[in-house]
Amino acid sequence: MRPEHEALIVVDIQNDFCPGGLLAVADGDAIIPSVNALLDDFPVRVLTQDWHPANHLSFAANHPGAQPFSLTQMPYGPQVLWPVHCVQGTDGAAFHRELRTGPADLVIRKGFRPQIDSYSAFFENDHKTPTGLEGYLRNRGVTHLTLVGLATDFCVAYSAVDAARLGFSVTVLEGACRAIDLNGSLAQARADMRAAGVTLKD
Ligand code: VGL
Ligand code: ZN
Repeated sequence: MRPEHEALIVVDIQNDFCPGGLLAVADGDAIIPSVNALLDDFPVRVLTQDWHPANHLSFAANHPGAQPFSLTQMPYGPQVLWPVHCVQGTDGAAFHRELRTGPADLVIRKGFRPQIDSYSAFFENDHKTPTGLEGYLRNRGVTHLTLVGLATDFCVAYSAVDAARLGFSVTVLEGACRAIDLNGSLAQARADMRAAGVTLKD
């Protein structure tokens, strides 16, 4: 068991990000056995859950004429328009049934405001609106974070960069992550994480 100040953050291991889901990440479910094993090593365990209303503005379907995976401008900056995914209460938004959710101390939901997306577990995509996770971790005396999950180049990377900027010591276990890799997004995300001081490990 790791010391009391270490938390494991398990990002978005939900049906829609796994094979057969609406925004499937290649081999997304392949990480589940390693993540399940890691849950036993950490005294603080947090799961994140992408949790969108059906009218969410990150969905291409809510922008007439727009194609999934195209880019648009939002008041807070550029935004990829995604296929509909992780709609609140649907089976696609549920955690993958093989993920051991029992050991989790906290489930943090994100992306529930219709007008703004939230890749990071710490801030929405305006980089200002907090989710509350920082306060939870600090209250529990956590200083070191290990991140795993889906997708490496979006929710994992955004969470890792924000956490490092907030002053946490951050490691991403890439072997327990899988990427979407849209137009070079994985290479960009790895560079951004390294620049923010995140440690990338296998
Ligand atoms: C994610 C795209 C849209 C993720 C969530 O979990 O990485 N990616 N919503
Ligand atoms: Zn989403």
